[in-house]
Amino acid sequence: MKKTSIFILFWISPFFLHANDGYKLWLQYYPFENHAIATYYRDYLENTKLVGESATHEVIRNELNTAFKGFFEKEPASQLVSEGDNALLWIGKIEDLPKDIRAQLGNKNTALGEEGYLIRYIKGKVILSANTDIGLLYGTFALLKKIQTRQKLEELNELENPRIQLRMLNHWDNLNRTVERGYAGFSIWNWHRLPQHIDQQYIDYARANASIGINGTSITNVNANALVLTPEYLEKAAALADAFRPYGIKVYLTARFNAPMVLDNLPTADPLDPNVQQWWKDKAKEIYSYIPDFGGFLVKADSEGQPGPHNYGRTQADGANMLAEAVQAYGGIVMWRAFVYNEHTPTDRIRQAYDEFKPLDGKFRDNVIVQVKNGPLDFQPREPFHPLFGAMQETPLMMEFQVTKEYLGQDTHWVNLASMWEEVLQSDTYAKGQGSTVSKVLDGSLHDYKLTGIAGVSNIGTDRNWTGHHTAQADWYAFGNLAWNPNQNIEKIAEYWIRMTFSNDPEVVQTMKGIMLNSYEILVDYMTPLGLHHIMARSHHWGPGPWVTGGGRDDWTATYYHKVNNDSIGFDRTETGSNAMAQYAQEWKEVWGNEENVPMEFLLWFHRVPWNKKLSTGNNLWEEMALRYQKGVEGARWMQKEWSSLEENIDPGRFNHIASFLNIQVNEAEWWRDACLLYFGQFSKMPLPPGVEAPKHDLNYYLNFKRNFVPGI
Ligand code: GCW
Repeated sequence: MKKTSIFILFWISPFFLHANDGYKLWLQYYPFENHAIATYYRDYLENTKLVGESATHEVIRNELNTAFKGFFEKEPASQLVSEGDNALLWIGKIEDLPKDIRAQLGNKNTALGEEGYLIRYIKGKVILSANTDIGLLYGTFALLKKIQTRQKLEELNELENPRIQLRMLNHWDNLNRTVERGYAGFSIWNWHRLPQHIDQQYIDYARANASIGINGTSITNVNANALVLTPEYLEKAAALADAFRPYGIKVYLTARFNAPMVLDNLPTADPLDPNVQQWWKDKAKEIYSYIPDFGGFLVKADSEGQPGPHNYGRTQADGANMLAEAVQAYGGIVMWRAFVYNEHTPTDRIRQAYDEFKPLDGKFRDNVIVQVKNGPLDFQPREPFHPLFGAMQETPLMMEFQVTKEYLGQDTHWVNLASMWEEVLQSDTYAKGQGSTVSKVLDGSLHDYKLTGIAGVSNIGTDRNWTGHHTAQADWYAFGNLAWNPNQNIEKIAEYWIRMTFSNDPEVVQTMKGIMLNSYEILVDYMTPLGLHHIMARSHHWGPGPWVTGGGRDDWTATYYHKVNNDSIGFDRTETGSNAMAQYAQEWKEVWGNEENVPMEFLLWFHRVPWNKKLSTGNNLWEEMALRYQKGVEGARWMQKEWSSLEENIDPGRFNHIASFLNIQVNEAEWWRDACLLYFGQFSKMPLPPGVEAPKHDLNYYLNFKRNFVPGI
């Protein structure tokens, strides 16, 4: 068979352009675009030998069948498993492979870890192997991805291990099926029908997650309801755990810190009280009787009204360690969130987590990992990396990214979150000199952490396409990829996602990739340019609200953060201000500390700057701000135009859906620009510079613009 030329054949066949509702995510397995390519892969897929038996093998077999049906639009013969030993594709654990096949792998498998896999092309055969069933499943998805993205099998020679142990989704799903900060419908967990009914969506959820290496899911909101720890719900959670197990996904639960009081009327939840400690030990025992491989607890304590150790004058370590002790005997862990802050603490909100946790470094039990948001505030469109990442050498830290777009326009804006995540992951903490990137903190290589992890707050709901915006599937996909290896190239990730989800058509790939890679800067420009932050509307955080002030909590207003007046705008976080900057390495103080050379994207994050200050661009601050808002709007229009050029190349269902959301995005980009410039313009008192369009309405219109029942609260 001639194996190279077929890949350069011109794209000819738009036969995949039938209705597509997006449910299949990146596991579309749509038909090959021409006969030659189909034949090339069919040789392997029809001559596959899957060696061994287990529940996970069953999953692998099903996935191969599903893929086959999609690729070739027909049922595979004999379940894809070649009878003879002349198979071209071998899939089996190292220990299960026949001797001669194993021998061909030589000693090239020594670096293979627990969850890793290898795929090699050796003398006309493809051999996919691993040490564990789950490794095999990951390898199967990797191989299918190669086929979906039309890679040549002759070139296969890869050994992959995940760089991070815990690769988690965090669902902020409530037991009543609303989803906090969820914009894609209701929770996919249908508690009422569980445990009897295992919906196909749970299985497809597990498949999708396994395909990107996710191995844990915390299924309930961190603003936790203690009820989930009762038998009524444990039985249901156990049913989900059973469904996910063959896919290598463990279930975790959120623990409400005062559960002993809520559920069993204990007089206290003090972590140093022996009765409280015993309560949690008994609870752990009970949970493990339902879910033998229960992953452990995720905890939000002492934050935004959640109970915690502070209520008893105890530290975060006291709280975490008590829970950790309860699950330790069973191999469980505790993910303790660092998102701890308080409106009564007088210091700058963004300083508080560091101030609280840094002194506790080294004081946590071995099975605790502290979960830190990417930035010190709260999932803003752009924040510098969280200073704790440079500060905890003795305590494992894991990352919490927000895959759902709470502060990023919610589900109707197309923004490639991987761009933001890469910026954070590749930031240098300088904790151990140059090159001490956040990604090295997370993968444990910098401080030799024994536990490593990364979590993404899920954007999944009951919407048919899972994520509301079709393109938000890319964020889920990219999150899994970066969790597996935080140094992965995000351009490649985007490209693979496009190819698997939409098409291998070069025009589609190029155009969509272009939109995706530019989308983040565009969004930052029309929402929060120059380091502005927390200027969204109150509570639901949808749309602009730079005027938000007063109310119960100052640290939930916009004015707390931008402090605008007629003279200046911005938050001074240098020595002359809150000195939050002191929480970073000296190298950063030099970059960020000086108003003259701070990168423009963090100007107002760290500095208070007069409106008429001349910037390096030649514009004064007001002009620069206005021009950036305008640029953001133009960027959104550009995205819209680029997308419209693909009308012929994308199935109408998804094309129109995305086009319609892009209309919303453009309108909302204009809304952001107009509202923010009208509001801030009252203080700068300068006219809009040339090139910035006049606002559509007056400020009053925007101040009074209200919408009821915005989702996600
Ligand atoms: O971003 C804020 C959200 C809250 C969320 C909180 C947190 C789950 O507005 O809805 O609560 O962060 O991360 O705990």
